Amino acid sequence: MGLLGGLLNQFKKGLKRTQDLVLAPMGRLLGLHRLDEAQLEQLEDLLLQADLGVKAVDQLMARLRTELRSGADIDPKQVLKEELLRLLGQSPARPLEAAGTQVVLLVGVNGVGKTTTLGKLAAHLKTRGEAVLVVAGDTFRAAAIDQLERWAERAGVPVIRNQMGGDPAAIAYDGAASAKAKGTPWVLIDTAGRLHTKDHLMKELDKIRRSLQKVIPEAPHRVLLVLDATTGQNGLAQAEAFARAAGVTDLVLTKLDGSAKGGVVVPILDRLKLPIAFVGVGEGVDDLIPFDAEAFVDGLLDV
Ligand SMILES: Nc1nc2c(ncn2[C@@H]2O[C@H](COP(=O)(O)OP(=O)(O)OP(=O)(O)O)[C@@H](O)[C@H]2O)c(=O)[nH]1
Ligand SMILES: [Mg+2]
Repeated sequence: MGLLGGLLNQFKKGLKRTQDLVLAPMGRLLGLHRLDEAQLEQLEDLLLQADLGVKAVDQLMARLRTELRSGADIDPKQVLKEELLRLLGQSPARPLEAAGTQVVLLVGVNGVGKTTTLGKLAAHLKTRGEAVLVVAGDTFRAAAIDQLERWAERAGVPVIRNQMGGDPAAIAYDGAASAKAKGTPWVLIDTAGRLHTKDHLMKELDKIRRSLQKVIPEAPHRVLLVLDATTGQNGLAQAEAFARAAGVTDLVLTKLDGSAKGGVVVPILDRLKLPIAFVGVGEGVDDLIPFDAEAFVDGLLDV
């Protein structure tokens, strides 16, 4: 199986709930070469339920209607595929590539999957043969440090931690300094969940950033905003505000497997204008996949 074939299967796994609970009736519609108004409306409803967002769905339906008016037979699946790829092509993902010591900060609201994503990412980079240092920057909860240590152990990478209640900026500084001294290519920093409206907690992220920059002026090289796909479009305004406040460079969309709103990828990319670097499709170590627009669209339309 080629790389894209493997990715397609992983996206299919991630989109299974969206398929089963929402998009299943779409299969019949996509196989038709002519659609009447009732069928068009049914298709529109399904796409909206899958959380593709009004703007994208309007564009998709407009294109389908134009094609139908031409009088010739159409291939609805192909039309949707082309339009979706055009919509998703605006923010292409930038793969993680080692260059000196790269510092990656994971941020987001509570419980979205930051620590889990960090664990999967550490394992992924380690499997690539690249050394990783994990920093336990969530010092609020003892359980958070233990959880991170379990992931690091599984990945076979070292963790740097301080006492619970310690200063996350201090531990981030130590992590960056240690990685720089040893030439470790990756520093992954976990942070406590926070709301973008909590001023003192957003200032804490600024402080982490300033500490890192004392060691490596360009750090953090990536700030990954972790978003929970089960929230769907409801979380978009919050995500946008968070992204702006925290200098986010890339998005990670977790729990796609647990969401019936997998189409939310489309309005997320459109609204936030940031690339989705990774998608989480389960709780296992291999359940983090690099986002690929083509595999995503094929997975979505594979009904
Ligand atoms: N099904 C599924 N579950 C996930 C995924 N990513 C994370 N989870 C689960 O979501 C729950 C929360 O994950 P954490 O990684 O602890 O989330 P967090 O953002 O670090 O949480 P806080 O540190 O409390 O803010 C855990 O039960 C994870 O196993 C995913 O892609 N799919
Ligand atoms: Mg956590």
